[in-house]
Amino acid sequence: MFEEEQEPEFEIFSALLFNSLKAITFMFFISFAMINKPADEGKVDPKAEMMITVAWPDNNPDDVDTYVEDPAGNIVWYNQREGGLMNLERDDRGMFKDVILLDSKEISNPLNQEIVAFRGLQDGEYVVNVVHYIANGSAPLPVQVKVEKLNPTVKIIFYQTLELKGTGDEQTAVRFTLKGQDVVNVISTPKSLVELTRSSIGKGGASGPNGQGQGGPIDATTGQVIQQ
Ligand SMILES: [Ca+2]
Ligand SMILES: [Ca+2]
Repeated sequence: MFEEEQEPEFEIFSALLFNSLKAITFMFFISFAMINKPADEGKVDPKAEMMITVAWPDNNPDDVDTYVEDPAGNIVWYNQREGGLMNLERDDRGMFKDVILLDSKEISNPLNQEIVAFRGLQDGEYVVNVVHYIANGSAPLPVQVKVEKLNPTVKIIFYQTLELKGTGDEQTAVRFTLKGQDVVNVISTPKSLVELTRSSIGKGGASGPNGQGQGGPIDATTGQVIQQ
């Protein structure tokens, strides 16, 4: 009799427990799938020492480019993604080719972000520039620039939002000097990196006489220079 009274309660409890477990397992798999789905083409070295992240608003069709110069004079940019110990993870071109595969269907990826990772540190000055490669609107574009030193702990060296003012606008976000583990002399005195890289190569294999920014209008859907 005693046992008969206890049993239904126990059953309800175990059913509840079982259902909660099922829900937790389900949520675990869902979150796991969400973490893995938006796979990107680029890879950031897990042993990166430093990371520079340039981001502009989601779904904005503008193409912003990141240029970083190291103390040895190497410059990474969309056409030279590796230089010295630096690596530009990918050239984000606004909405152009920004698709991710979800259940074998292409959906557009709203993210606008470029990352430069350093796999080692070199003493001397680094320069971080952002360039408005294609502007589609007339309003200034807010571009967030973040510089982090990752080891032994994450340290934000620079974090600011700049306003790019139209096609061809190049701005120096930050310049900083590494001295061993120390970061000194964080300034923003302008230095053009675009002119140092000009070798008449445009995007998508197209070449213009004056290179990027002056090579004529670019079709935002194809990324090619429009022939006139
Ligand atoms: Ca870009
Ligand atoms: Ca994008």
